Amino acid sequence: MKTTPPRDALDGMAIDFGGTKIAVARLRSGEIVKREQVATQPERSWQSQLDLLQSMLVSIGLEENETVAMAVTGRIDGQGNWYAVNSDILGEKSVFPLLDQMEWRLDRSVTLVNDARAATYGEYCFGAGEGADSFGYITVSTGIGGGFVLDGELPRAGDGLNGHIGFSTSRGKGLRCGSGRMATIESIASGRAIAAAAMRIGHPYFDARDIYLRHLKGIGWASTIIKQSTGAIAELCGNLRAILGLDCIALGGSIGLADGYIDLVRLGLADEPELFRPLLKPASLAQDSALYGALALSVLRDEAK
Ligand code: ADP
Ligand code: BMX
Repeated sequence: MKTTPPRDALDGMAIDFGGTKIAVARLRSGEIVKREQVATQPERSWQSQLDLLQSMLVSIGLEENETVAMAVTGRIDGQGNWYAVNSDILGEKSVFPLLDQMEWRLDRSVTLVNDARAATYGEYCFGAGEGADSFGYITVSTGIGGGFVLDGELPRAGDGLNGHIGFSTSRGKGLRCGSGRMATIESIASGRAIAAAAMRIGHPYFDARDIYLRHLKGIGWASTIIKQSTGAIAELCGNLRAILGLDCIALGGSIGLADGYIDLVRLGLADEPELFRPLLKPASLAQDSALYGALALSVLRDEAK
């Protein structure tokens, strides 16, 4: 996989199905020409989610035989089966043959990939990771996801768990997350964790976005929660540097890209010895990293087939 596809080879439909939002885009010669986004309704069954995806694709003009690539939150095994790692994120908790069902409905072969893995590859090919030797990506969003490219390769493990860095643990005060693991980074730093932390101290009506806005307004309790999140992400960056030797990490997701979040992570990293501080950059494809990455992987045709 050392050669990355040229950006203008990206033609087709890309889907990014996350825990909070679903984006569908049409790309022509490497540029997004149409894009639609809706809020995820996590409680819907997979069949109902697929009805929605199909109607979104049709509404932006899906053509016969057009390439379709889908990035999705959750683990994808080598046969294209979907599993929740954090079983609290979507209502569906059991294994689902997502690739098979997408291909049957759309009557074509489809590329299916974990969302953070797709975003990693998108940033590596066309964004903050262009030209990097050892590059990583972290999304701070509904959950915490990620991936890495080492010496031009996006490594793949048979059961699709690799890159699920949100389920590594932290020295911070974490709880048990929906993966069943204790004190995970996801249980401290993610959007769901930020909202849950606010709820525990008597603010049950806010999502992470509301809490972030309060942090920006200087409200103490909100800043404390946000700093727990940025501290855990800084720790994760140091760990990724130690384990994989990453030189450069891009931060994405709506929380990772929120005003000032990356600066607080950099502040946390300043407490690490210099050797353990990778260069930290915002994801330059912003909300579209996974859309570009999924289509780029479809050009290579080596994902879950
Ligand atoms: P997904 O998880 O579906 O990929 P996002 O990357 O948008 O979606 O992440 C969703 C999380 O980001 C939610 O917890 C939401 O409250 C939070 N969020 C959305 N917009 C902002 C913002 N401007 N600032 C901070 N947090 C945000
Ligand atoms: C969770 C996990 C990952 C995903 C990451 C980011 C599930 C359902 N999801 O760690 O597979 O990559 O969240 O997803 O187990 P997002 O929706 O927050 O972007």
